[in-house]
Amino acid sequence: MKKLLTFLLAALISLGGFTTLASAHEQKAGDLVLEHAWSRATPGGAKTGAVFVKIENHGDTADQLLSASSEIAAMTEVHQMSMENDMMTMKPAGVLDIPAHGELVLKPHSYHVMLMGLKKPLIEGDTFIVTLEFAKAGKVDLQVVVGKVDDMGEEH
Ligand SMILES: [Cu+2]
Repeated sequence: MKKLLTFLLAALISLGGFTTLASAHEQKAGDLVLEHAWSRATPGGAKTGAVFVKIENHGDTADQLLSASSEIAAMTEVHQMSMENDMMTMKPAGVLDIPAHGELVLKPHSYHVMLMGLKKPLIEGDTFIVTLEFAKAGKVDLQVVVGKVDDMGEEH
């Protein structure tokens, strides 16, 4: 029995290691799985950027996205984009719920992490860190991959 347990444990550890290697696209924090954090390259010295990510909650209790921060921009905020009087507007999203066994998706034309006052351009293929703070899972350093200028995320 003890042998079997040891074997299972070893298998689990190696499996976990493999998963991490196979998909740098996926990060875990407590019950949360953060999938494919990405941004777009900033053309011609644009000073703003946006970060998108899918956050899955595999736990039995809800969590909340409280805030975002980064070193790469003067100001980092979680935003909500919406249509108001036929105009695209965006505003601070406030606290966002991630239901138990549910998900919160940050995607173009919807929720996003807004980077304002970028200190350097975002270049395709580069990665940078955005820190997300959750009510339950705490702070998570999200590794963001910079995609193409016109990336809409469909191909991922
Ligand atoms: Cu925004």
